[in-house]
Amino acid sequence: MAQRAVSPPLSQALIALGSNLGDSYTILESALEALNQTSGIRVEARSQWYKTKPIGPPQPDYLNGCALLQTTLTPHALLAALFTIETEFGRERRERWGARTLDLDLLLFDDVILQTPDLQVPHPRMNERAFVLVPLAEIAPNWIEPRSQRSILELAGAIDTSDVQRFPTPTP
Ligand code: A4P
Ligand code: MG
Repeated sequence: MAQRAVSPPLSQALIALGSNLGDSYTILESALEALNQTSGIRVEARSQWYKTKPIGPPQPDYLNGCALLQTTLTPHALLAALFTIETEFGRERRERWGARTLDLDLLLFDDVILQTPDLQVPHPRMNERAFVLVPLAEIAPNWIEPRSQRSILELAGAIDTSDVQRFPTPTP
């Protein structure tokens, strides 16, 4: 019988990017390029960058943004790919919620709800965080967050977003 090529299923995932150490703008732009070059991942859309006030211990302001990915990877394989890129950009894990050169979080993966020790999807704190919801609303306003069954636009409308300011693209 003739062999038929079976392609792995395509999923859509949303990720958050953040940085508050080093040249954050260049780090974040390079991280998006590195993601797009990773086998099994394509960057479909990305938000603008936002300057945001830190949540957690005292530390510098962040640059934050979000990206929509198309991927053939499983959620765990995608998380591993995000960790690899974080490490490439010099991320060291020290204190929780502390300053970092690059943080890549998996926010949403299709309509999956996953509770494992090393990976929770949707990201457990995304619904309260303006630094996540403001950029996310730019690229996926109508995506339904599966735990609350509310759209990203609704979730973003329910919180204070005054600590999140558009970051103008630096001119070379
Ligand atoms: N983990 C579980 N689920 C996920 C997921 N969906 N995506 C685990 C990514 N990681 C996930 O993460 C800790 C562990 O979470 C990982 O080992 C992974 O297996 P981490 O990146 O090592 O540490 P973290 O980022 O400091 O912890 P956490 O809990 O992810 O922090 P948050 O809640 O993401 O907060 N303020 C502003 N303005 N902007 C920011 O970007 N970020 C944080 C980090 C705090 N304050 C901030 C910002
Ligand atoms: Mg993280």
